Amino acid sequence: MIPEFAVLGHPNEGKSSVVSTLTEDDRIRVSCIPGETTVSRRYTVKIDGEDIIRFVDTPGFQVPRQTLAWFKAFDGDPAKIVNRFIDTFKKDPFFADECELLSPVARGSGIIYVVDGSRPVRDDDLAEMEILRLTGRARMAIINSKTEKKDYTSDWQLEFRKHFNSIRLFNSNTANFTERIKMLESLKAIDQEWESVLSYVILVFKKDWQKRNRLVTALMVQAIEKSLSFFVSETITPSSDQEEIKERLNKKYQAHIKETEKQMFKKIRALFKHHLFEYHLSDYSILKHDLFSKQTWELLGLTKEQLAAAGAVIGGTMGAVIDTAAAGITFGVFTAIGGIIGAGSALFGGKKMAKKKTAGIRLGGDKLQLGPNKNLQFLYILIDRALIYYSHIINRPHGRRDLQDQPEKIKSKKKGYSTGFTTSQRNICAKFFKVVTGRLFIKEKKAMSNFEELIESVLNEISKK
Ligand SMILES: Nc1nc2c(ncn2[C@@H]2O[C@H](COP(=O)(O)OP(=O)(O)OP(=O)(O)O)[C@@H](O)[C@H]2O)c(=O)[nH]1
Ligand SMILES: [Mg+2]
Repeated sequence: MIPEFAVLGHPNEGKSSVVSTLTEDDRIRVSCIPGETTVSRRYTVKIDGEDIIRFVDTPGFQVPRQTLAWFKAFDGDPAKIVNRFIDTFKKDPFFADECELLSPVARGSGIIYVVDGSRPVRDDDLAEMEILRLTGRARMAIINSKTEKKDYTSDWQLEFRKHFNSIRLFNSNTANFTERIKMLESLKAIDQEWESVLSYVILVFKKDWQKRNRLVTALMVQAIEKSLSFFVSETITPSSDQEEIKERLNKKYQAHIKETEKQMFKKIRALFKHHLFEYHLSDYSILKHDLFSKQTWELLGLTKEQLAAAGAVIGGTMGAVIDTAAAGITFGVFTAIGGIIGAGSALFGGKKMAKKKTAGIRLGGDKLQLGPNKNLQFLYILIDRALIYYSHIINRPHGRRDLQDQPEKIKSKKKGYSTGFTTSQRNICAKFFKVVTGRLFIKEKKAMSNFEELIESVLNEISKK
């Protein structure tokens, strides 16, 4: 038998939200109108096809004082008190909710009692706590404060000490993976009987999380690799409309980068079981630019020489202009997407240009080419965007039902995760980048696996917070 816990409490205190967060199930109905939940429903956490733990969402107490009066007057076998209550009142509409909410307890479930710590303790609550004590079941109380404006936590704790085996602050709207695990750890303390089985549950949860992080690592590395190596090109003839081709290539390149990211995000979101919550990063600012334009090259942080070379390819007179403009640019200052410009001789009055490679600029044959991006900064942008998305997805409790998180501005370099990378981590990134963009042929496997390990370790780090 797997452990089962009924989540009980007053109407509208956040019971369904707590179940939703604990089971990572955002399809459970949560509403600001009291009385949303009318029947007890079991939600089983399954991992790799195996039932692991079950939480039961229940309706709130409606007539706790009358119920308590019956409990107090009961003089039969204390172990049967709940079953006897249900037997007695199952057809009585007055006690309908109480019978319903106590049904999992009658089956032998443990109890998690939920209160909103931002409101004071009332007589009804004391009656509810006393009923739960009289059930004789292992029970834990959790304080799920709906607002921070008022705090009655200490009053609740005082009362809870008299009635419960364990007390915990647990917020259904903020709790992340670490807090869910801590909550399970506390549940262990409510009864020795649960201890070993809950230790197993915790172990399975942790392993499952690690597995998810490994899958996310694979998804991220694949997507990053795909974006870094991507390029578009088009053959040109003397009669080609150069502007039109550039525009088309730009669009193609941008659409592909965006789509690759979108598909990766979709899979991460599904892995963490989010159906309602979606997080939108602000667009790549650089994708708003014409990747063939001088302004974009400046944003790329190309060197003076690179810009001059690119300018020379694109058009004779522009070279000088770009050269001057580049004087104030420091390489690496701008985080932006880069495009590699390949241009053919046909563009320039039939003057044949030799195929050659200038750092970051490739001069192609009779074609215009955009990408692969040869700017290392692009890798860091891809990493940061993926990690920011991941952190929002994993830190979003399933019980929370308000608006989406605000899009984060990641223009400032300081905000990205990669800015905190150590020198050796940066070296790993640089090696990976070289391998993926085809500039490093030795030790390829090691470069790839080192990068994977790095990403996985960062994911594990983010998960711990
Ligand atoms: N801000 C905030 N709101 C919460 C929190 N927990 C619950 N709520 C909100 O409180 C309202 C009631 O939450 P539910 O989870 O439906 O409460 P319930 O105890 O299941 O209610 P009934 O089913 O009606 O008994 C909803 O609007 C929730 O979004 C919380 O921790 N913080
Ligand atoms: Mg409910």
